[in-house]
Amino acid sequence: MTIENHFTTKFGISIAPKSIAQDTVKFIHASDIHLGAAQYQNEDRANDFIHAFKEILDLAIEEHVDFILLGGDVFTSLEMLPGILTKIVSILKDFKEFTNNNILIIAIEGNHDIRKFSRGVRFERRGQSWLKLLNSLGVIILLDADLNAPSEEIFKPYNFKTKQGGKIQIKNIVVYGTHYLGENPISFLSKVRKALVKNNGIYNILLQHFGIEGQMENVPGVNLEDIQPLRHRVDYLALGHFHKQYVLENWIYNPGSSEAVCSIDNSFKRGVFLVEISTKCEKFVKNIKLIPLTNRKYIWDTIYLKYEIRNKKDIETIIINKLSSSLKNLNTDVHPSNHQKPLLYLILKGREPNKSCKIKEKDLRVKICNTFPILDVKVYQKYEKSLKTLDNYILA
Ligand SMILES: [Mn+2]
Repeated sequence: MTIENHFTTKFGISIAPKSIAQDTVKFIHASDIHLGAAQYQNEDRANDFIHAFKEILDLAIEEHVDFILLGGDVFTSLEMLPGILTKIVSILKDFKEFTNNNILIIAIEGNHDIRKFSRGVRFERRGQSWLKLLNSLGVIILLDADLNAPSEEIFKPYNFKTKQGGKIQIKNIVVYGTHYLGENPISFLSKVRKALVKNNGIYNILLQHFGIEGQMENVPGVNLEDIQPLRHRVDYLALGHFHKQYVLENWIYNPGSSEAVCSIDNSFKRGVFLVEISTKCEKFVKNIKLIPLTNRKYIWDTIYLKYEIRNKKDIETIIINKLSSSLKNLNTDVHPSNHQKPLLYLILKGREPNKSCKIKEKDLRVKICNTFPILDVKVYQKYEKSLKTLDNYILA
């Protein structure tokens, strides 16, 4: 039995044509794909992240790009179910074969790529990641620098035999990249800056996994002033880390996460950048399109519990009844793999139910999923714990 190549099935040709434009370079900048997210709870939801990745690869073929940049957090953790990894490797092999290896996928490690999903044990960095495996299989280019080396040896050209290196040239573009440099990367970045070479006629991209302070509320980041020295040697700073999209000063780009990794991601502008760099009169002209990706549909619903419920059955009945009216228009005929089948984010507010009938989110989830045509539900219990009734005040 032969398994069809995903891309041949989709595009119906045996090998994608190569980009022939000489004075133009086209690439996709994506980040924070978080492959492997949701894999333990819901297989269809886990597939959403793989689907977003496939969509990026499809776009690369449709747009005849020269390469794809992945700004870290390609995987969500080091823990990976074999089935998920098998799918990812198979897609990447299909892509390499279909594009005749003409569209390189260039990645760096983000904090999640080197993070073990926390189970109370702090995982020491031992230099392991799934990206290293994909790099050794020859299906991606993993860039990393040796920051302890003298300046001129920090970024070695990527060697396809040893599969190591910190920079790679494609046409007149040089991409430099390092692994995640931690929460305070400034001292490392000054080493990085000294090691970057600015040559005439060469467009420099630096691939990094950090956020810029102020772009996300209450999330620490690097001060914009502190990275200004990089600007003299970097034409395009390709970032990942923050799941919210932003563009700063016409040289700093962060595309945001490909799928919503947590519910708040849904409120951010996100997607990928499709970038074209052309040379006109010895100057670089940059053209950037923001491309949103197809994400899973989602619904927010809030249920307000007016009084303290003392009977477990009552809670379930109230929740199911309320949802019956708000979800009544949902199509019952949608397959779970279809993105139109929504995720439900349910907030419970008001009076906290009595201790004797505490809501078990697992049980409630099963009940709701069995009753309504949704893919999954996440319950948030946000009660007004110290809410006092008028009676409390009078008695006090
Ligand atoms: Mn991330």
